[in-house]
Amino acid sequence: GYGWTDYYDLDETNDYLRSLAEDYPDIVQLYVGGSSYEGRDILGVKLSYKDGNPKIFIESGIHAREWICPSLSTWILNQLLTSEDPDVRSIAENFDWYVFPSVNPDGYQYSHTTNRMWRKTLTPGTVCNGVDPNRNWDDHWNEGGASSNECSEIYAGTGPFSTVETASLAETIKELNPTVYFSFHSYSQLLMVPFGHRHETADNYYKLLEIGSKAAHSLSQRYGTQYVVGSIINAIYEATGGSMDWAKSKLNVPYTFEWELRDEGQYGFLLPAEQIIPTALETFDSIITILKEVSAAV
Ligand code: 0X9
Ligand code: ZN
Repeated sequence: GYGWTDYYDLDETNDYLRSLAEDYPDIVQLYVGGSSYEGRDILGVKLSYKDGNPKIFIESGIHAREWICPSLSTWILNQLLTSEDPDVRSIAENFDWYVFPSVNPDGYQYSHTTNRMWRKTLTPGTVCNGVDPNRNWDDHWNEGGASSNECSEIYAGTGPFSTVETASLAETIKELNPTVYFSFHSYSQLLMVPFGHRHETADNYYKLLEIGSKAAHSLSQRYGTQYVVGSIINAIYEATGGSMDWAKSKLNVPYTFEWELRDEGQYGFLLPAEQIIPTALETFDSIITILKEVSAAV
């Protein structure tokens, strides 16, 4: 069955979500967040213990080859449902969680069957296929750190939301109007806040940095894993048309964080499966810290 000592493909991941909805019918519901070029659902779950909680949206696996992300997302769901730790119980029960382990389902499946290093969607082009789904959102689209060349790994697409994955997922996020937006990527050990655009600064930039620094400190306490905290442009590079920038600038989501998970390049995208659980444990420590801060503020 499904677990966290190995990586699993799209069907196995979605079957795990279905099993949660069956095993916890009062708490977990399947939630279709959008659709893909090849007609797959972007499948996720809503996990909720009571009405009226602030919402957390988890966007994971937008880049196909970043396999640690779907595994982390399902690990988090399992913790929220089974942990008896009071800190975990508190965040599990006082937020509504909308968790989408693999928001680029065609690409993820392709990375399992055909090309382990696939990053983009499978949206057809004339010469090369695939749009970078983290360059296709309607915020400063294709203004830097993105490409108009369809063969590029950072191809922005033919226009904002030109590919159905981002367009449909954005509609879902808009309807939900979350208080917290988390995005999971790998690799580089960074905890980032908006923006990836040169001339923009988040309205609550210093608050986000302060929370992010506390979170990175918590993360480091378990195994000593070091994260750099900063805005996208400062911590990594210029990148426009990204999902978190859209969530912050267009939806005004107050609390927005994006992780570049383990490692620093030793294995890179090919992070060994033995590192799934340690990565998940330390990352969850940072999430708990962020959500304690959010709980105190909202
Ligand atoms: O290039 C990216 O999309 C991200 N790095 S990755 O190696 N995972 O591909 C970082 C992008 C920064 N994030 C946003 N612009 N939202
Ligand atoms: Zn990525």
